[in-house]
Amino acid sequence: MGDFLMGIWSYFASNILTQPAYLIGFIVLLGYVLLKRPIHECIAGFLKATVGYFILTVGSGGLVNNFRPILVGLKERFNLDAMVTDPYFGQNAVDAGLMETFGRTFGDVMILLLIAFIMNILLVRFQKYTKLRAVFTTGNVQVQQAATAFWIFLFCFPEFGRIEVLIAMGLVLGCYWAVGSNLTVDITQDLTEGAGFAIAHQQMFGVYLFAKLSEWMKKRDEKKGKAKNESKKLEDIELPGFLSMFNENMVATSLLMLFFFGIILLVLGQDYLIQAEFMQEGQSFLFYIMTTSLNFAVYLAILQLGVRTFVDELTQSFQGISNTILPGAVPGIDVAATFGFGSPNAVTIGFLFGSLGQFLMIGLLILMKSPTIVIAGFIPLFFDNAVIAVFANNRGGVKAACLFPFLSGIIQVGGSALFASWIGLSKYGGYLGMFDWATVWPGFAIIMKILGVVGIAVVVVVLLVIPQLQYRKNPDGYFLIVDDYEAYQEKFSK
Ligand code: ASC
Repeated sequence: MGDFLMGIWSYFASNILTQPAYLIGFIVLLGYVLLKRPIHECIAGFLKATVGYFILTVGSGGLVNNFRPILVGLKERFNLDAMVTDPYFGQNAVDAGLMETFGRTFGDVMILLLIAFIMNILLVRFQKYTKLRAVFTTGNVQVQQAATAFWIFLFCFPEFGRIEVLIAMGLVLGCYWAVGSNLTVDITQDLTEGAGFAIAHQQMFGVYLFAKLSEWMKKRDEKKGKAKNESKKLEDIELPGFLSMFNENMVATSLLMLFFFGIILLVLGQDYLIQAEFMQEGQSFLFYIMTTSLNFAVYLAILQLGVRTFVDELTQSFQGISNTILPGAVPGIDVAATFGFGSPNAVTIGFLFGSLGQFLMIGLLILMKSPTIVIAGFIPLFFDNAVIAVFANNRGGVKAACLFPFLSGIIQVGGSALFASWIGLSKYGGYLGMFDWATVWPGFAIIMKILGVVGIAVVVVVLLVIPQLQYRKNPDGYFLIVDDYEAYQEKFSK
C-alpha cells in the first residue's frame, strides 16, 4: 500500500510537480472546471497555458543554453580554478560532494517536495492566521533549492539522521517558498495591473528589497524637489536623433548585446572558440558574433510571447480556485513571467548593470587573492538582475533600474564566494548563486550554525512574522489586492 501511494506520488512529482508547464496547465484546467466552464473551454485553457509555458521555456532555455557556455568558456580559456554561480552547476556540485563530505546521498528530494508543497498549501489555506497568499509552483527551481538546502542543513547539523533532515528542511523550505512568494504579491499585481500571480523563484527577497528601495529613492528625489526627470521610467524616455533607434526594444537589445557579447567573444578569441567547438573552422568570426548576439533578442521575444500566451488563461481560471478551495490565493510562477510586463528594455538594462557589478566584484576577488574565484553564471546574471530592474524601473525609474542590478551583481558574487567557501561547496565547482542564496540563506545558515536546533525555530518564526508585518501595513487592502484588483485600485490609488 505504502509503495503504491509512493508510486503515485513519484509519478505526480516527476511528471507534473517538477514540470511547471504541466502544473500550470492542470491548475488552469482545474480552475476552469471549478468555474463550470464548458468542457471545450477547459481543454483549450489547459492547452494554451501549457503551450504558453513551454514557449516561455524555449525562450529562457534558449538564453541559458546559448549564453551559459560562452561565460563558462572564460574559465577554460584562462585556466581558472573557479566556481561557477549557476543553479544547475550548484546542484551538480552538491551531488559531487555529498558522499565525500557527509557520507550521504540525497534520494529523498521527492518526499521533501511533498512535505514542503503540502505545507505551502496549508499555510495558504489557513490564511486567516498566516496571512500567506501564494503557492509556489516552479518545481524545476525547487529541486535545485532542495539540493543546496540539503547541503546547508547537513553542514549545520551533521548529526541529523534522514528523517530529522527531511522535517527540518520541509519546514524551512516550505516557509521560505510561501513567505518569499507572498512578499512579491503586491508589487507584481502593481506591475502587471492585476494579472493575479506572484513570483516563485530564487530572488524573491531581493526583488522585494530593491522594489522598496526604489520607492524610497523616488520619494526622496521628489522631496528634494528634483525634476520629475530623475524618476522617469525607461518607457517614458524618448531618445532624440540617432539615439532614437534605442527606443525600440528589439533594436536596443540587439545593439547592447552585440557590444556585450562582442567583447566577451573577442576576449575568448577565434582560436579558442573553434577549439571548443563553438565555431566551425572557416566560419566568419564577424557573422558568428552577430548571430550569437542577435539570438539574445530572438529568445527574449520568444519568452515574452510565451508569457502573453499563458498569463491570460491563468488569470481567468485561477478565480475558480481562489473562489473555492484556496480563497485569496495566487499562484507563484517563474520569474521570467514578469519580463512580459513593464518596460522590455528594463530586462536588458538589468542584465548589463548586473554584469558590471558581478565583473567588478570578480575583479576584486582576484585582486584580493580570494581562495574562491567566481565565474559569472548566466542564470543569476540574467534572471535575477533583469527582474530587479523590471521592478526597480516600475517603482523608482531609470536611476533605480541601473543602480540596483549593479549592487545586486556585487552582492551575488561576494555573498556566493564567501558562503560557498565557508560551507565547503566551492571546491566542487559550483554554487546556486541566485540573490536570495547569496544573502538570505547564508543568514539562515549562520543562525542555525550558532543556535543549533533552536536556530531552526528562530528561522521559521522570523519567516512567519514577515507576512504579519506586511498585513499590518494595510489590513484593508492586503487581501483585496488579490481578490479584486480593480476595487483595490479604486480604493487605494492616490
Ligand atoms: C533558474 C533555473 C532556470 C531558470 C528559469 C528561468 O533559476 O534553474 O532554469 O532560472 O527558471 O525562466
